[in-house]
Amino acid sequence: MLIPLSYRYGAACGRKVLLPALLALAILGAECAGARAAITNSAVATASYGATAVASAQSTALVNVTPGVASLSVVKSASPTGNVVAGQTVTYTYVVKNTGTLTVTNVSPADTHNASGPAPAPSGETLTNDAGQLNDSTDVSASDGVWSVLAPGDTVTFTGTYTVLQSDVDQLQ
Ligand SMILES: [Ca+2]
Ligand SMILES: [Ca+2]
Repeated sequence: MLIPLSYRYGAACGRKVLLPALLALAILGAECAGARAAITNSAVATASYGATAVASAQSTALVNVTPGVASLSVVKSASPTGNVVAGQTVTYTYVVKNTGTLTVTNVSPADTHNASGPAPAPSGETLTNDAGQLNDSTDVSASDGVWSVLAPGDTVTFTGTYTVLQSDVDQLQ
């Protein structure tokens, strides 16, 4: 299951939370490029005429920066996927990728299901693809269900488990 999520940042910076139907992924405190849309670079030229310093007027060049996009995708899978019985443990995997052009923070999948027990709590977060610049995605606390900083193109994978209950078998016929 692939759920593309996207926010485009304008001039205003702030906290945004995305809440899709099946999974909630939070982008909290995402960096915002919209407030600084251009690189301003100025130069002067200097020289000497004998003992006299000579300087040009300042000249400035502006380079516009493409507005950043903060977006994520998540792919969820289960193992096993069929013929489970009461007492059996299902392992879910959540592969979350930063598909935007901004670095996002506090990446966390939230899980819901229709079984009778509590939904899995994804944790065990591990960086599974470090694209582009290396070591630009970091995690402050291991296996707490939140990946701290995820750079563009990078992927973090979470896992969660659910033990099938007898009531699930009874109700989900
Ligand atoms: Ca990277
Ligand atoms: Ca963590």
